[in-house]
Amino acid sequence: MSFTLYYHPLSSFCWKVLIALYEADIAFEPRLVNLGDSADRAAFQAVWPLAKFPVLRDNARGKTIPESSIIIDYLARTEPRAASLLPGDPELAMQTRLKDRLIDNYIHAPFQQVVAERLRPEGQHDPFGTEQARRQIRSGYDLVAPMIGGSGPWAMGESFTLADCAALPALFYADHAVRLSEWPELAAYLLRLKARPSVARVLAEAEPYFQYFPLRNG
Ligand SMILES: N[C@@H](CCC(=O)N[C@@H](CS)C(=O)NCC(=O)O)C(=O)O
Repeated sequence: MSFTLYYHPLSSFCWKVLIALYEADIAFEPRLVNLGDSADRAAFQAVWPLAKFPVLRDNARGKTIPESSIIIDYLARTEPRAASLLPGDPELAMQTRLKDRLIDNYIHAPFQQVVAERLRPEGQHDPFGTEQARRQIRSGYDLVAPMIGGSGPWAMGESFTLADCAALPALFYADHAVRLSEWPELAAYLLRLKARPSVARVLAEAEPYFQYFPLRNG
């Protein structure tokens, strides 16, 4: 198999890449990493010292590619079936990358802070930092909402791109930290994303692991 994906089915950033792989129908060997197992973590650290997934190994070209956005960028450049994930026009490609960055930095990352707070041990909680993270998510929603749905169903209009791969995990999970109900255009966009076959497949594969999601009950 040409590609190996180091991942976990519950990991939001892995969803970004799984959606891209399923969109383009690219075969890969899924390598589920259990970071709680010291041997598995050490083996993964030998591949990528930060031990953060997703990481894609391109076995044919002997390359190891970390970071979800970079992996999708790489696939769009090297795999013809993934080319549409990043527009060929440089200006549109920049707009796509910008939306990906805004979604990751101002919705997805602060959502991770809210989850991290839930996992902190007694006496180590940070309610102020967590409220700041929730405020950041609201600002992220305000920023991204007007960018969606103007010229088509997806973040860049008619074409499903990197920005949509980023949006699904960010909105799906952040909705558990700050409800999307005040942003109806984002809520409708999330519904469209969930109906996309690549996304539905990712969600179905993650289903058995949802019991381990710390914010599953709000
Ligand atoms: N910027 C990275 C973020 C990756 C990331 O934070 N991955 C999380 C899972 S969603 C992870 O590996 N967490 C394990 C840890 O931090 O120990 C990307 O886009 O791939």
